[in-house]
Amino acid sequence: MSTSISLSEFQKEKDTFQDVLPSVIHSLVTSPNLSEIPEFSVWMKKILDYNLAGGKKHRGLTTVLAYEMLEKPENITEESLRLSRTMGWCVEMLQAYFLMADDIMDGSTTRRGVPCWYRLPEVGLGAINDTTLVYTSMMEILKTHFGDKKQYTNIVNLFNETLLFASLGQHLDLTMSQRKKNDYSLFTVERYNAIVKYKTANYTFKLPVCLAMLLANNTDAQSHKRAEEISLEIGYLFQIQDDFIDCFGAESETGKAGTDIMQGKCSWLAVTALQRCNEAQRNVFTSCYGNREPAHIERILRLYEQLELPQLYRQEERNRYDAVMEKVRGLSVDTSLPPELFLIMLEMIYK
Ligand code: GRG
Repeated sequence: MSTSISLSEFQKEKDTFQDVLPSVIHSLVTSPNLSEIPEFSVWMKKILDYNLAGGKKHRGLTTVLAYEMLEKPENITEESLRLSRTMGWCVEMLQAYFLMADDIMDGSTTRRGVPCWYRLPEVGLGAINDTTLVYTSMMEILKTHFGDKKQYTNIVNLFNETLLFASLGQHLDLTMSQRKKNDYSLFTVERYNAIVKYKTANYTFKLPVCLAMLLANNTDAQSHKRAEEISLEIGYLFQIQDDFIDCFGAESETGKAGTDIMQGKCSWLAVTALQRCNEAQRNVFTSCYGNREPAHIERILRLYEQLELPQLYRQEERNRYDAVMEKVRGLSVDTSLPPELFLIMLEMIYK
């Protein structure tokens, strides 16, 4: 099966998507609620210019590409495309909101190659207020551009539900790092699956697809259910890949140094290692995991190799990929969802 969009078309959409950002920001900062006091507009623009820059823009682009594939050709106009790009930027604003908050909670230093927003001298913990400004401004943009559409309530409810799910996922994740020393009883497959579903897959894959469906006026419950099911499975593939690359990927290729082992993260590798360890190996794991010492990190990597996790990962990745493909192939039978949509999403993340 092949996708119906070439690499150059993808790049072109990426450029066009980027080009509409200034007008989205302009319409926000000149709106009545923000323009009353000039300082509001200046600060809001500064927050958005900084926190929407960089990154892959996968969520925003998925929203736009999904809309183009789901909408009836006769309904696609310059205006409907502009609206789908505006919606894509709302999804990127949600992402910016999460990243700004996540960086404060994790005490991170850099994001997308620059200092985290809260680390700027003129920001500090005012960044917490700024995260609220990003989320509520995103809601203002939705009201301005979609307030008169019949799908507006569904769109707002979807964003709110997405925030609820991500915050629940974040809670699950945070409690993992607050565990008592050497207590890995929560490092289970069930908990890992729940964190992936709530914290990542829902807002990264399901949200863009379901928003595009709403924009294209598709409210068919069966289609939404299938879209959710496949999006969450792609999300799982995305997360296990991210976990694997964090340990075994080359920094020169990923652009970031892995930190999962030293941070004691509940990753696919850690959960799988714990399932396969004998007692001696478990002692190695508990005494070295979650430690900054390079020798400890090296020891965990060696343990992962001893347990043949790289081979096991390749197998799991292949199995999951095949299983999603199987579902994607079966789509045309029971819904109006084009398989190409999910193929593009897979292509964006897979290899
Ligand atoms: C504001 C107090 C307050 C709470 C909100 C929900 C939440 C708390 C935090 C969200 C946590 C979350 C979902 C983090 C996602 C983190 C992450 C590392 C995403 C990476 O996504 P990529 O790789 O990044 O797609 P780019 O930079 O390409 O967009």
